[in-house]
Amino acid sequence: MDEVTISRAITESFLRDFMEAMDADVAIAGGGPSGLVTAYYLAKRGVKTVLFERSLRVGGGMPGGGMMFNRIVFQQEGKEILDDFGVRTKTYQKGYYVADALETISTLCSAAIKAGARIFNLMSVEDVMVHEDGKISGVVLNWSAVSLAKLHVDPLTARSKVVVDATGHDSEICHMVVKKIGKNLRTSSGGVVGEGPMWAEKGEREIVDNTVEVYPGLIVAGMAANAVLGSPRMGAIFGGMLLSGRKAAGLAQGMLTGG
Ligand code: 48F
Repeated sequence: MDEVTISRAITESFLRDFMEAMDADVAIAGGGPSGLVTAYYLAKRGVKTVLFERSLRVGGGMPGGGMMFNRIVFQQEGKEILDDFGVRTKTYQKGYYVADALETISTLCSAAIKAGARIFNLMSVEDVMVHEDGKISGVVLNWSAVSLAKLHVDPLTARSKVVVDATGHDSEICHMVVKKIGKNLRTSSGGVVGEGPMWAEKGEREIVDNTVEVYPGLIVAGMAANAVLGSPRMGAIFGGMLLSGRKAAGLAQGMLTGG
């Protein structure tokens, strides 16, 4: 085995994919459960989809389960999506289904990639692109290690017709939009309203309604949807994340086809 051939194989294969990713239909920021589910449903429908995840690993808050007990809970509607993915669940009591957090997240990730989504870990979305029409037209990218090391390195960009903010509690993309463009989000205040305290029932109920095009070209999904629109957090119940990801994929597809 030749070391340089190994190195060239990695570099060439990665760069080919990265070059392709620079012009996508949909760019997703965040590879937690909502972002991965969005990526899966879009890619499965033939939409050119790319996802950027800041961390070394995908999964966001899912692998940690509840307080590091790596089990997660789903309600009936969430379980039905898990069934689609082939993730096994155990009934705890009527309406409460338990899944292994690692089986769930690895299955979602695998399914998204196999469906054709391109996923790049260790890359952060640090800004959005906006041109004369005022619409979000792509994302600004840098290696996560650059900001960790506080290095002054200029970013690269990826153009996309739709951007999805699936960055979780921090709702980073929406914050960037407010900081750069002002309080123009489609929320009660025009800004990021901020998530409410824990209320599982309400948080799960509202997350799908909160999954909207919150600014031209920008959809908010998952926990970010509740944080931006002002609904409660819900803890280690994850059905809403999957339902929100599925809705975000449908919205994005509608925006691409002008529907
Ligand atoms: O936090 P996260 O899992 O978001 P989610 O998909 O799911 C929320 C649940 O995990 C949990 C919950 C359930 O009750 O409330 O919190 O809405 O995943 C968000 C991912 O986005 C990445 C971050 O590393 C995490 O993996 N991320 C955050 N900011 C950026 C980013 C960024 N600027 N660029 C790229 N990735």
